[in-house]
Amino acid sequence: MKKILSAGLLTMAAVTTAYADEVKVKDAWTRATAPGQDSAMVQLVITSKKAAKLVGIACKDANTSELHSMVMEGEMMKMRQVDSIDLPAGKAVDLGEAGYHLMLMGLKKPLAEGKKTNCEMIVRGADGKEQKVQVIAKVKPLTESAAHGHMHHH
Ligand SMILES: [Cu+2]
Repeated sequence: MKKILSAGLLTMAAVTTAYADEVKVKDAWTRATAPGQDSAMVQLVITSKKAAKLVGIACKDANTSELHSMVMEGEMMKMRQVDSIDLPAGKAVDLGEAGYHLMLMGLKKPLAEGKKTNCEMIVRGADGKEQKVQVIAKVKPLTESAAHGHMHHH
């Protein structure tokens, strides 16, 4: 039998030389809107290579888009707008787990299951340079439970 150990090492070398994007977004999603609902929350996981801040959001399907934090006060979920969300270098920030979401308000049209909605985030680096990051959020069924919406008791 031939030994194929060296193949793995070669693959690793190839990956480290390829330069990836500064900011990566994955698992962006929102929930289909109920009749009459004109706002929606988008969740995603964002990773910035260098320390940066998420400072803005604009979504095509909404009149207003904001960065929101979510805090449980007793049984009540309270949301408020925040100016920025910290993105530590190289760390995947799951907005939901970190207690944040993107808020779309004044939806121009209902969000239908199976469709996508596009947003553009503004990420500001420690050097003050801003870059635009595209977000394509999948619209999941209305019945989809929020993966991170549950409160755990520790
Ligand atoms: Cu909100």
